[in-house]
Amino acid sequence: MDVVTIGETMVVLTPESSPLMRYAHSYSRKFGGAETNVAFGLTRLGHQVGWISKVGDDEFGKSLLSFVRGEGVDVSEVKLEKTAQTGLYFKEVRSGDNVRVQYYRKGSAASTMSPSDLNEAYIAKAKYLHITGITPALSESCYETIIRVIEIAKANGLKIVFDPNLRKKLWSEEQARKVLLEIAALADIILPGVDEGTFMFGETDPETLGQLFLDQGAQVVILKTGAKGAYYFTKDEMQFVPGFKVKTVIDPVGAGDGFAAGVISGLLDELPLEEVVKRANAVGALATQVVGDFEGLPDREELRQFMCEPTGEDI
Ligand code: KDG
Repeated sequence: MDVVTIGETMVVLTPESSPLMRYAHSYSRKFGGAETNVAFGLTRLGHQVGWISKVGDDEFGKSLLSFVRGEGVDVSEVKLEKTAQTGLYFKEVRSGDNVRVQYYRKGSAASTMSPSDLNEAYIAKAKYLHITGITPALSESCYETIIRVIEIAKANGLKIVFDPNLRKKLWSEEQARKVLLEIAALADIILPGVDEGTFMFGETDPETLGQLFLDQGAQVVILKTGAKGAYYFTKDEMQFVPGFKVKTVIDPVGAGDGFAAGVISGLLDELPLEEVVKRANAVGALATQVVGDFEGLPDREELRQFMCEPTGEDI
């Protein structure tokens, strides 16, 4: 297995008849969760991924599980929870830069995950562990699970990729800052947005932020500036890699997860860091071109065409 990821995936309901929930009578049912968005991005690019989670032992949980399995992700470590329901969220997309979400996930099945749910032998098979700052925000036991999965990854030589994915609706700013800084200090590769770096360190300058993350122990920091592109920092190098232009952003949700999938894919393919970030920018841009949290994520051919690389070249 190349990558193992852990976190909550929910049913997503999007108003159909009006972009606003208050006027909507019909909703489309999709799925969304940062970690499975990344997993789908990776399987579409040909990588082997396992997802650790819990879903409710209910209709939503069962359809979610078959969907994730259908996208080629290993779900053998996903448990069906009888005592709690599958999480749910509503997403209003008013325009490409105006999206509102409403969560119904408190006490969800995934929020009951605990360290005893982790199978060390399974995690040890992967090269990378992907985690986000959403999971520790779900409950105290989820926070403990993330700390434990990090310990397991370190003990078994996996590289830890951490996307802070700050979700202010899920916890207090004080708690979020403390935990995100704690996890960032344990990760090898960190993928914050500049706004998240600013939230964590109170600094706005990208170079200073990159250095602060490196000083905490990261080997690679990739600092995102949205559509403009991203900086990468290592102890020896710093560079800005411009993003790809898209005419219109249709749905921005999941762009960061596409970016993370592009980074991990590039690292698995052992590309130079500049190419890793270029691929990440491209996957992130493509994720914004289709309604849904992951539906726009490309396969290799779509990615090659978007990046305008010659046919036959291994990208
Ligand atoms: O990054 C996109 C995710 O935010 C979305 O798919 C839903 O995981 C989700 C969340 O917690 O908001």
